[in-house]
Amino acid sequence: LILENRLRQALERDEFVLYYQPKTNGASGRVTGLEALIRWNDPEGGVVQPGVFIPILEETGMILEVGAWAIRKALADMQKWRIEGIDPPRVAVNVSAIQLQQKDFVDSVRLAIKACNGEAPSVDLEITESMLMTDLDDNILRLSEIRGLGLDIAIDDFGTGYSSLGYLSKLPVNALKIDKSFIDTMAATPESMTIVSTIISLAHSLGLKVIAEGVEKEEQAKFLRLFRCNELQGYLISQPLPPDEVVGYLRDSL
Ligand code: G
Ligand code: G
Ligand code: NA
Ligand code: MN
Repeated sequence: LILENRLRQALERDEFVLYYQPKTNGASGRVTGLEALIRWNDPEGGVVQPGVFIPILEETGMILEVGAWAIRKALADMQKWRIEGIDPPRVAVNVSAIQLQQKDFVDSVRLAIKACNGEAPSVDLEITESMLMTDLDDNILRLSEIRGLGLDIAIDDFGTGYSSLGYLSKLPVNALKIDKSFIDTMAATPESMTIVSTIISLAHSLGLKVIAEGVEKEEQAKFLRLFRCNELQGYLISQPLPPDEVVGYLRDSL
C-alpha cells in the first residue's frame, strides 16, 4: 500500500521517465527505431526498474493512466528531439494486457495522438504474446482499429506465449519480437538456434517483420543476420538510453 501511494504521487509529480533502446537494421546496422522503456525516478531511491512497479500499476488499474501517459510522453520527447535538430525514428511503446482489454483503449490512443497536434503518429505498440490470445476477437478488432490510426503493432516476447499458428495469421500485426530467452541460448543450444531460425521463417512467410531482442554478443548477431532477421536490439547495440542521451546517440548514428 505504501508503494501504491508513492506510485500515485510519482504520476502526479511527473517522476516517471521513458528510456529509449535503439533497434537497428540487421543488414545495414542503421537505427530503425527506439523502444520506450519506463523507469521511475524515485527521489528517495534512485531509478526504479519497471519489473518492480508495473505489476502494482496493473493490480491497481493505474496502468491505464500511466499507459496513456507513456504514449503522450513518447510523442512529446520526439517533438523535443525535433526541436533539437534530429528527426527521430519511430518509437515503440509497450502496452499492458489490461490496457488492451478496455473498451475505450482505441479512443485513449486516438486522444493521446490528437493531443500532439494531430501529427501523423510516429509511435508503434508492443504487446506481449501471452495476453493476445485471450479475448482474441476483441483484440483483433481493436488492433486493426489501432493500425488504422497509423500505428504498427509488434508481438513482444514471441515464442513464450503459445500462439496458435492459425490465429497468428489472423492477428493484425506488423512484427514479431523473438523473446530474449531464445537469443540468450541460441549460440550454445541447438534447439534455441532452431527456434530462432524457425520464428524468422514463420514471420517472413506471414509477411511480418522480425526483431531479435536481448542481443548481447556479436556471435548472436552474426547468426541473426545469416537468418535475415530484420532488426536487432540489445546491449550489443546499445543499453536503453535516458532521454537526454538520445539526441547525441542519434546524431552519431543516423
Ligand atoms: O526495461 P526493462 O527490461 O526493465 O523492462 C522490464 C519489463 O517492463 C519489460 O517486459 C517491458 O516490456 C516492461 N515495460 C517497460 N516499459 C513499459 C511500459 O511503459 N508499459 C508497460 N506495460 N510495460 C513496460
Ligand atoms: O519485455 P520487453 O521486451 O519489453 O523487455 C525488455 C527488457 O529487456 C528491458 O527491461 C530492457 O532493459 C532489457 N534488455 C534490453 N536489451 C537487453 C540485453 O541485451 N540483455 C538483457 N539481459 N536485457 C536487455
Ligand atoms: Na517490449
Ligand atoms: Mn520482450
